[in-house]
Amino acid sequence: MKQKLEKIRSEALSRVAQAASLQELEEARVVYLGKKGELTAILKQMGGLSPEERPAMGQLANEVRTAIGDGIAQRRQQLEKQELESRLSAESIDVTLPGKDPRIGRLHPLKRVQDEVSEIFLGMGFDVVDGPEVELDLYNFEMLNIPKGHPARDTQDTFYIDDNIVLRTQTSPMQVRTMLERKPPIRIIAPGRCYRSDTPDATHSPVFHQIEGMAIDKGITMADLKGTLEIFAKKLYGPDTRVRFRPHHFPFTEPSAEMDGTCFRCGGKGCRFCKGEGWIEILGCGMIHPKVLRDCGIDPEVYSGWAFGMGLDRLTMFRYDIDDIRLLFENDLRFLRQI
Ligand code: 2NM
Repeated sequence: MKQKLEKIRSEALSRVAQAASLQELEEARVVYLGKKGELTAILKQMGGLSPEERPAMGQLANEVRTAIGDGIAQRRQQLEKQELESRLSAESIDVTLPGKDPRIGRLHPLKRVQDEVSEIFLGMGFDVVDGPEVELDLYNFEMLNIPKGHPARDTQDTFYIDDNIVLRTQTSPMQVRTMLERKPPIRIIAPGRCYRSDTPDATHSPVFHQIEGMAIDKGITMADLKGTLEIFAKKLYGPDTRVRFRPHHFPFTEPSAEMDGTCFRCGGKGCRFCKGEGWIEILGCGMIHPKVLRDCGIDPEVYSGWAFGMGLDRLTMFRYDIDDIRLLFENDLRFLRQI
């Protein structure tokens, strides 16, 4: 038995020393120390020994088990270190390689201009409202003092869903909805997408964008309109911008005007951009027609208000020097990435 134990010890230790991987080492452990292993088999035979032999054999068997266990632990440490080192060298990263540029998105130029305009009005105490692009004819036309038979309602210009429903041709139905829902004082802007049945070319698109706004309270006058819109123009185009108001006509405002700003290219001297005028049209505006106020549940004897409407597409084209409106709607990334 003593010889057997010595043989197991030397065989086990040499096999452990030769184990080339953690898996081989584990296999060796099972063969020698496992429940069905060689050492266990010997220990089971101890019962057959004489009482004089047993202590010495027991001690030897323990020594052998400890020696094999220590050998395995030592070899495991070596193998783990080796495996770590070979993994580290296989997976090493060359930190001097140039990084990969992450492709991050950006806001569409229209959205950026819309946000810029919204911020200016938010700073003056206006709320932003949003609403449906598919609108009642009632809100898009009728309640804005654009009665049946008015040329703007022609099916040539307006997309009709059915007799009573249209794709909104302006965002003013949001003003109507707001007047119906809230009590003055009201200060809102309504940015959003609008539709008109236009044939696309460099300056026309059946889909376009607007920001409209209004302020209603007791004692609101044309002076409030002019002061607010002048401040807006200076914030948008720079502090040296001057504005002028020309008389105009809209069915939903009386009086009505168009506001021009001094050309942001030449400052008013006249250039190719403003066609020698020195002025560029910015928006339409006016005092909300008393009939519109009354139809929307606001007493025109008590309250008055002003409103404006502005195209965002043209403004965006000025801002980024874009010469064809269709570029804003084609979603060609080669174009959009340049902005
Ligand atoms: C414009 C020009 C002038 C306008 C009027 C209203 C309402 F609903 F309050 F009457 N909303 N928007 C308005 C006034 C729009 O667009 C060129």
